[in-house]
Amino acid sequence: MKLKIGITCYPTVGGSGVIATELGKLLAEKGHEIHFISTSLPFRLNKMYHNVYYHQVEVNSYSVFQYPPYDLALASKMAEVIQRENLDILHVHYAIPHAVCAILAKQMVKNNVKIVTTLHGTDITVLGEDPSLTNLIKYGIEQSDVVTAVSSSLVEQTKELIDPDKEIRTVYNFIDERDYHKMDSSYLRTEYGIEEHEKVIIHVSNFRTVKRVTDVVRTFQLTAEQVPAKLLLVGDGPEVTVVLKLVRDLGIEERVLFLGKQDNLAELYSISDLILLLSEKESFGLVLLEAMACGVPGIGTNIGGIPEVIVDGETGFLCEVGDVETAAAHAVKLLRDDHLHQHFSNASFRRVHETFGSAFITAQYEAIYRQLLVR
Ligand code: GMT
Repeated sequence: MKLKIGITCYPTVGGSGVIATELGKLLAEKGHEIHFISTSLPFRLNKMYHNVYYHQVEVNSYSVFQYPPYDLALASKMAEVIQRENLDILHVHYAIPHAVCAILAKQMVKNNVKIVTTLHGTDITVLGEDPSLTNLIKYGIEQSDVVTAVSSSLVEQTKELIDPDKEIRTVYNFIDERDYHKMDSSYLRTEYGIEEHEKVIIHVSNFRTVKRVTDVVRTFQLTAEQVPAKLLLVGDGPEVTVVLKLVRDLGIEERVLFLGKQDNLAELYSISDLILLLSEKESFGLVLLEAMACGVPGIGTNIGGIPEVIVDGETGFLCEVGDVETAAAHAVKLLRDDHLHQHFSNASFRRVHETFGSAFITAQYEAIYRQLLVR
């Protein structure tokens, strides 16, 4: 049976927006009718689909309001779309504000649409610690029909911080294998001035403090003392100036390339030998999965959902937060031994396809929707 599914996410760059959009595209390919309800066209929606619709939420600034009322504008657009399109499911990403807006919208139109909420981490780990919001997050979770989280670690963390009276199911993130696979982009090595004997280490993030990009730079510096290498820093955010200064202070400007925000990440992963994600908070670490799909093993911190993505000693290595010496020792070990590297690269690729394949994960979401509708 074809379903009518509304999807709300923050459409700008970010793992949750990527997952929401990719899921919408894959569900559309399976014949469902998809209605994105967001402030701008999700950035990954880069292709035409006859059964994908976009409903723009317009947030106006009125002189009577001190702040533009995003949540109310969204709830009111959701209510309009639920009613007009007769949605079966409204799948929202983030408990606050999106689940709370969906609940309000459903009440406004007295409709039986089912609300599915996916937790991505940022709202729980960051906002869950703000006691003034805890009850609102709890409400958003408890009033949703089904709640999923992107890792088992996030399920546990949500229980500890919010203690909702609701089951939360783990549904892992996924990648679209058609976009993320190893490709020949060796021309980029020449264009970036990477010499033949040099290894390439990559880090991709939004450069927020939780990502600890300075640890990435320090790990790289220690590694590059033993293995000739270049570091590709991809993304932009509040910490960029701090990272730039550290790179200058360490005198490694020649070996660190700041690439800013980039779209065709598979091409960059395809010239990389190793990905570093040394965050202090990370509910999943989607970039690890993207890199692994291109055969790039990762070194990550032993926190949040990262250990569910990297199998320590098989598809990469784990280290404690801030332990740049151990991270560098692992990096040197992997980059010096081609045989070991190939072994880890193959294992990474296999793990993505066996555990985080798009068909497998999309089917899990579809099963959740269908279970709700037969109840
Ligand atoms: O990493 C970020 O800061 C962006 C954030 C988001 O909300 O888009 O990412 C979160 O969701 C991603 C997709 O589920 C996860 O892969 C990231 O680990 C998670 N970020 C954090 O938990 C810090």
